[in-house]
Amino acid sequence: MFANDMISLGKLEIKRAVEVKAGSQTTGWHINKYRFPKIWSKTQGESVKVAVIDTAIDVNHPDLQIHGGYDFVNNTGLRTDAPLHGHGTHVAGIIGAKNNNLGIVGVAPKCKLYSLAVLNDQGSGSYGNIIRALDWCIENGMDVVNMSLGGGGDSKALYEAVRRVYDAGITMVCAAGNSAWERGYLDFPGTYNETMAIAAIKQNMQRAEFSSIGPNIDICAPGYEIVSTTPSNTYSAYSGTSMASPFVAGLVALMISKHRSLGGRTPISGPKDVRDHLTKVAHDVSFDGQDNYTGYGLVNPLKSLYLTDRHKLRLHQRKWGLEIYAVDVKFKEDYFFKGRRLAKKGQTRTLSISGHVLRRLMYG
Ligand SMILES: [Ca+2]
Ligand SMILES: [Ca+2]
Repeated sequence: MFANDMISLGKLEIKRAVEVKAGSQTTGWHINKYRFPKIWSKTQGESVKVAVIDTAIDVNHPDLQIHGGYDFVNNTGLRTDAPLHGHGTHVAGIIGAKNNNLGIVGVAPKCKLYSLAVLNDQGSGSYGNIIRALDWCIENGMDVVNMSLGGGGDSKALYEAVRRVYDAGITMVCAAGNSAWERGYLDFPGTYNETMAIAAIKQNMQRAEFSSIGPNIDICAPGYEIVSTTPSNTYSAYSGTSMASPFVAGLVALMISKHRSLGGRTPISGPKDVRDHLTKVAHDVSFDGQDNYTGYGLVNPLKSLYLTDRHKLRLHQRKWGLEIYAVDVKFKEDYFFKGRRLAKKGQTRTLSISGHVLRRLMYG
């Protein structure tokens, strides 16, 4: 248990150095499990600003591009020397390591990463540092905030800062914590309703044993044996809900990028919509419905990116109590069904789709 105003990193169950092949990029199981190349053909998180509130990121790691930040531990600008603690650098790589011929790749390889150091090289800090970092996120127009950290005590000042960020339309993603059964509640600020709390799963899609249990878990994501960037041009495998949270933060960056590419006309216009969408498309596991182990279920990256431009839809007719919408679809190639060509390349056809299916596409 931490002192009331202290934050710390959840203890990591496994941590080991990993050699990566020179001149080639490897993709971790958390990337291979989902259809990221298909998603990346649509968006790689372009221009979305993601703040990593953590230990300092190694800004000189060749697989990362850091666009700015601040060191709230030493009260200087962006920290530029290699930090002794690898946590923040690892988290940053999971979100947005570059898609190149080097090392590993992040979930949103073209998002803009910002390093907000609130934890020292031993991995501890204060709520005061987090609060200042959260206000920095508002002042500097961040879109997503990742907090793979937490404290055991509630704080009015911390809650008020979280509320300010939420009201500014910024999505906050937090680690649920690695306390397993030790406590019946989650760490702060992950337990607040204004943040998302992410539990960890392993390669077999089962909950990792260390993942904290509590009523405010939203969804679960890969957080076991995740290979990512660590300081001084190294790579390491870490396990923890600290690794599950940045997976979701990267996914949120992809969602926001897609939303913007559709002129801001999809249903996700703020943190509440982002969370509703992610929880609705999650694949329910363990106990029926939302539960204290896995929240609403397994993260579903592909479905999370099914975001439709509302303006391209029009109510076509009502039939047998169903709403039928018309959607104009432009075909990228000839489309055949049972040997018959239904559409030519470049042709626009109007398809009918029921409101039920549409809502599944838009909200899952
Ligand atoms: Ca890379
Ligand atoms: Ca469930």
